[in-house]
Amino acid sequence: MLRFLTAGESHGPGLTAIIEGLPAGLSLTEEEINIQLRRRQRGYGSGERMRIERDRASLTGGMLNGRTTGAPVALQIENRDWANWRGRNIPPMTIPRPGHADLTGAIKYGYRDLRLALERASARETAARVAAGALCQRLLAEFGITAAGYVVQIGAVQAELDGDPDYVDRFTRAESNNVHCPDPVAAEAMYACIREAVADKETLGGIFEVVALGVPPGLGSHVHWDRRLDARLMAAVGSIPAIKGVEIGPAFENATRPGTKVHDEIFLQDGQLTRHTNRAGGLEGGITNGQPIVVRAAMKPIPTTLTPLRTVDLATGEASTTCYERSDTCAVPRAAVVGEAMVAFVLADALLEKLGGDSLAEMRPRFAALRRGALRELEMDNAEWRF
Ligand code: EPS
Repeated sequence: MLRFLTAGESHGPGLTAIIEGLPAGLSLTEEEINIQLRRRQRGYGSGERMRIERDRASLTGGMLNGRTTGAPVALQIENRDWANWRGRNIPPMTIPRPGHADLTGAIKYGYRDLRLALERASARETAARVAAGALCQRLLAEFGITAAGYVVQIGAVQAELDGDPDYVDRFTRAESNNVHCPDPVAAEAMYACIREAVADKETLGGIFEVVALGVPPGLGSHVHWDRRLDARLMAAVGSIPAIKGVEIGPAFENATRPGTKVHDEIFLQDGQLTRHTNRAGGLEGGITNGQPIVVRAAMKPIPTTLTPLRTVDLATGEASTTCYERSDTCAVPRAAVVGEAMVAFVLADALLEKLGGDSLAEMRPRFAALRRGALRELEMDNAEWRF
């Protein structure tokens, strides 16, 4: 229903995103997108590049009078660093960094210089995703749905979070610091850990969580593999550069427990089917169950390290070590904002799939008519049957 494309290189003129399938009638401004771009940029642990960029989106298609028309929405973000690269003689790059797309990109595409891989593999591209995600967030907001993220771990520093979470409070607390961590004590330790990594000429990974609130039950489907919403969320979040693991709810911890200590028991309260726990992370059978959707992602440490790693110079065939120009020390705070965008995209797509409609006006009554897990909506035949 909804799709988006991005184009652009890290040190080229800029990034482009085209989002197709948004309904007509959605109001949005460049400033709403820019707020999200600024949130991404301020992540602590970034390198010198982030001091150069001031990401801002220009809407260049699909909007008239401040509202979507149903046509593809196009937007552009300038790379300010382009001014420093334009017309410059760029030295050859023949020594691949372990963990980066340098070598795999060259093997696949036959590049004769490794920069051709890094230019597009660079996480610079995620600025365009955040802009596209901001449009999806605007659509979700029309239906009272939000997707927000926060960092729960950087290196070995883990946030201590309450068992019974007030997510809105978590989101607010995470916004108050530049590591996007809702636990203020852990946030301080995360700053220290990043500073230590800089001193040690190291890089760091970590874990972030994205939580979607207000999502109605019934999005996604159990009937086919590529309609399962948990699979779609995992693929979308797993597509963010450097993400190597994604789980729904505490999935890996659930795997260590017996079934009776995992599954969220069902209760009836004032005619409404309800749960007291959410270890399923809001999804059962690939379908949303009305609980908060919790997606957790593990990011590997940045592969550009000031401490050299052993590799091979592809020009000479000699054993070599990696070279360093500049890089981030830790991109987990930035990735949490990208995670929000990817989750918002998948949920907006699933919502459109459920509701259909070419305009917001068509979607609204359909949203209001959705089943919400009240017992009276679920009439049972209560009779035997046969295949
Ligand atoms: C990146 C390397 C750094 C990051 C970049 C991702 O850029 P540069 O090579 O210009 O120093 O700053 O991230 C961004 C530019 C961004 O906007 O997030 C990489 O190799 O992935």
